[in-house]
Amino acid sequence: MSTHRFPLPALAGLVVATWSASALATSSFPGEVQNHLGLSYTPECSVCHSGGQTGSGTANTPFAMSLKSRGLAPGSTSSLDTALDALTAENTDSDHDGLTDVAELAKGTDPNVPEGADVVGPPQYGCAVSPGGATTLDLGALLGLALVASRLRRRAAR
Ligand SMILES: [Ca+2]
Repeated sequence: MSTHRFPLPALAGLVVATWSASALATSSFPGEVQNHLGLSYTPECSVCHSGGQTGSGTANTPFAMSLKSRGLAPGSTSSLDTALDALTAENTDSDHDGLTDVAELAKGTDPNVPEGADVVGPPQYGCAVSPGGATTLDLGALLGLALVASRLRRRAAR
């Protein structure tokens, strides 16, 4: 019997902790938008994520693209604040309907749709986690853990 160079539980814990920190940071974006802009409600995930998907790589609405082009980075609330400040200063109007993104959010309308729909929705669960369903991040983390366990098992068998 051989010994492990890396204790599996410690390595698995590190992977999960790293993933969880990133997911938690991104799931705080709706609340951060609310706090930073002084909104009376928490915007829906659909303000940034299209197609009902909230996993990695799905933030592709016009408003999200405006934020990204001003430095928004996944998991970074400070980059979100900086990007929101830039949109405010530039009077950005992502859907070109004459009302700025920030004004639309203050009014409770979708900055992605001209004469936008209501963005005051049901209670939020965070944009990285869909209620009752696995996300791309969940599946990626599980696959990563399975690969690490497989390698360690193979190494231990030598
Ligand atoms: Ca607009």
